[in-house]
Amino acid sequence: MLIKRRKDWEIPEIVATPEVAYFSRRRLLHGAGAVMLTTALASCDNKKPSAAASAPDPTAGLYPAKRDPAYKLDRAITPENAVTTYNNYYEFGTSKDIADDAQMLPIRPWTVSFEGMVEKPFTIGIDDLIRKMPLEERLYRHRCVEAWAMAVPWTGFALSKLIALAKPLSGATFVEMQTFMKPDVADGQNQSFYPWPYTEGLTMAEAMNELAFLATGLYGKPLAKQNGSPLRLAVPWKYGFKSIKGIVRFKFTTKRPTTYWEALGPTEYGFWANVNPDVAHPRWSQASEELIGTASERVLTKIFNGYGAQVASLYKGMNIGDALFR
Ligand SMILES: Nc1nc2c(c(=O)[nH]1)N[C@H]1C(S)=C(S)[C@@H](COP(=O)(O)O)O[C@H]1N2
Ligand SMILES: [Mo]
Repeated sequence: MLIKRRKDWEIPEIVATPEVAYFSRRRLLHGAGAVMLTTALASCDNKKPSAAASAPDPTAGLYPAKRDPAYKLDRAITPENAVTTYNNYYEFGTSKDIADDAQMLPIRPWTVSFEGMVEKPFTIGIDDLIRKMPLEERLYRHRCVEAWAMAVPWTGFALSKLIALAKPLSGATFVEMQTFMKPDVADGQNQSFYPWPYTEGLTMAEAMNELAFLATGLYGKPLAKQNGSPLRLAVPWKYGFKSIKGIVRFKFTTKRPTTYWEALGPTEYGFWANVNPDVAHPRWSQASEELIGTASERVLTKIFNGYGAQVASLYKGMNIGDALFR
């Protein structure tokens, strides 16, 4: 197998070659997955969403929510159709074109569980949860590790508000989050050599930061399924893979979670994943980013994706020059 060495200016090629293709090819070289991949690639184009998957969203009347003017952009809002048609959601396949397949996911009933170091473990239905939370709209930049970016109006609530509801014990130092596991509707989950379910995590200090946001809506409407409905994280100072979609579980712990991308490519993706233009990915530069929904406009990437004023203090004394930021 030939992995071509890329120069910094060859970014568009990277955008066309998602890192997942690299890792799945590499894993195949180690044997085991070959047969499973061929069968899993048989697509589910002929399937239709079930009645449950096509039902209207019962919280639709809550949108649009009032915009919080504190969250400002340095660029135009990305056109909605780019944001809803150019996606990363490996549960539904490794291409960017998963929006149709994601419609297979039923998002009601949907329960979210709170586990581990909490006063009392519990589960709550998504509609009860959303109605308990103070919904607001925030404009955030989003920077994928693949060097593309967008700027979107999320609707949702601060993760700190959810943590207050969960009542974690004071000794908890991390919050682990997990995505649903439904291989019957999410065909990518039949590729069993990937570390499903998708798992992410934050330190409690990061999770309590005002910027850590749970999105339930986008562009003044309930979230589209391809963007992570009904519940999705938005941590704009970190590479996009930290912003886990389709969340069903929060677990409070003292053990740093092993995340999906860390498990898949430990030499390329770390737990911290803070945006840093000075630290190249082992296979491409992170100095600049392409704005999706434009005629390939590129802008320079900023440290912490421009959110240093809010978050830099979380990382005092850590070596932010370490590519994996361990
Ligand atoms: N469960 C889950 N969450 C996920 C992903 C995924 O594959 N599965 N991809 C991540 C990546 S790499 C990015 S860039 C963003 C993309 O979000 P968007 O498709 O809404 O732009 O979702 C993140 N959250
Ligand atoms: Mo990403």
